[in-house]
Amino acid sequence: MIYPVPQKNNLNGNIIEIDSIKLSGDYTEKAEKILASYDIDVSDNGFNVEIKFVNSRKTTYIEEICKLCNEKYFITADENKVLIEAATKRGAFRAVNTLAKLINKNELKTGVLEDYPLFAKRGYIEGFYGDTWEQSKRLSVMSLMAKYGMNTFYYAPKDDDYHREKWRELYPEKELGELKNLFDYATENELDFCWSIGPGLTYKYTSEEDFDLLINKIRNVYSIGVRNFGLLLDDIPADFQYEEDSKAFDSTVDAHIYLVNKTYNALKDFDSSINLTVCPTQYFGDENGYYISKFGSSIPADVSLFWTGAEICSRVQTVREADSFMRSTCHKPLYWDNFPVNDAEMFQEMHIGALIGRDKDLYKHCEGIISNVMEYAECSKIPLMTIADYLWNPDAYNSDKSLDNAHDEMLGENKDLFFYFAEHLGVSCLNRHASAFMSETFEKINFQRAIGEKEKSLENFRNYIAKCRECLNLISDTSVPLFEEMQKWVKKFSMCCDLMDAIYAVQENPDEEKKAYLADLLRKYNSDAVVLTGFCLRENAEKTLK
Ligand code: LTM
Repeated sequence: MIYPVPQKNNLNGNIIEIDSIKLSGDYTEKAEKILASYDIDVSDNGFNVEIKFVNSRKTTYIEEICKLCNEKYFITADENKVLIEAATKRGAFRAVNTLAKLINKNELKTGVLEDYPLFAKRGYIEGFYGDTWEQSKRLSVMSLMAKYGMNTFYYAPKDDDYHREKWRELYPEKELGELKNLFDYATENELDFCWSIGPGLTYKYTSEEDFDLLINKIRNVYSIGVRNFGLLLDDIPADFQYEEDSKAFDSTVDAHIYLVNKTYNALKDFDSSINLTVCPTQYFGDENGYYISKFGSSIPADVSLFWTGAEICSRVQTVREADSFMRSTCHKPLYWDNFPVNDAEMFQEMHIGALIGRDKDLYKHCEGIISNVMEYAECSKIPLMTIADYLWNPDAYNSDKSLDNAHDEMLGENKDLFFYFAEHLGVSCLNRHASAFMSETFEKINFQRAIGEKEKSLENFRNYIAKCRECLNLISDTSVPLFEEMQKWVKKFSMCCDLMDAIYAVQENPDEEKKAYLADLLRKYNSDAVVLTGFCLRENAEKTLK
């Protein structure tokens, strides 16, 4: 199986074995680069692959959403040749990535594959509080997400000073250069790049000078090629900070509407191809609330409107809520989905599970989903791959299989051990349950002890601890970038293993010395509350002591 799962894969004839490829037709230069990134060679005596730009109903129209789409493509394969048909470069980009995956998985067969995405906007936002990603990590995540069919990236790191605190100041030359590199790389990888600004901490709505500075800042970023902009008014004071503003506007929502409309008009006057996304100050909760209802219905219909759902970090996103949002605001929501982000009070959690809890046909009722990532770029790749998979083809989405594929992509042969470890860190807004592996083990060994099967119980406990220690061994290797980012959680898991050893020792032979050691360890761990968060160890250690 390849991911994201194609819509209609009827490549079900004979397997086509390919050593190298001979490209002809359109898009060959770019196709060669894409194939090289999958270690697939292009040579004159390779298998014939023709790429054709064909602009027709077949290559552009999607029945499910009754809309045109520039990402649709066909791959038709017979014994002698593969034909790729797409209407646009973006469609061809997707097709060549799919072809490369099929070849590498040995799944290229004769037949026809027809493919297109169901969500219109599929992307991620660097919109968290915490250390901003290094440039190399940004490029690495972009390239992977492009391979997984995402088409949008929002630049909005809360801790990029020029995005928020120092919004009035232009980027210095070096930082602007880096932003341009990022924009160019996104463009090369068929991701729409949206640069965002969050002026709300100090913006004076009645000040022409502030408005000019805002437009000037946007125009400065426009000069490097960016055409999509975000105006973010989240996490700012709920009340006016300047007397002039409170005199001029009845409430903050009026000031925000005024700012958005003025910005929209100025940008459209300047270049009508510019797109604007806004994040309101009320970005979650009751979609019929006064602020969001008035805000949405008073700004232009073609401004994209961010919404995080019923909660800041929403467990579910439903069609019912999306429709209600549309009725209230005259906008389909563009979800700013706060998964996998783990900033603020979630800082002790590590969100490396699969996306769950989003309705299958949400794509008909929203503009798209943009996932807010973690400060940990490598770790973010795992949930992001599942998100990309869901967004491309929600009907075929299977969270377990998708997660397994993500582990495969990141860990290869170590994926099973990593899965075992990762399951212990499963707590997030999507799932409040502690590790099933751990709780089931304790349930089983406690039961066996209760019915007098002490040896069996100890054996099961020993096996469990041994497996956990094996995981620890694997992820302690800091030369692997993914593991390096996880060291805080490795430490936590290691403490849990120590505590389990102490519990085991008491269960095996409850002498006073061992009990005293366990009690001591438990006291130490309890003083560091977070260590045991998400695990059921505390209760079991206490039970053992009794
Ligand atoms: O969610 C939004 C719109 N804003 C902020 C994010 O920047 C932050 O990362 C998340 C998660 O803490 N919460 C927010 O309120």
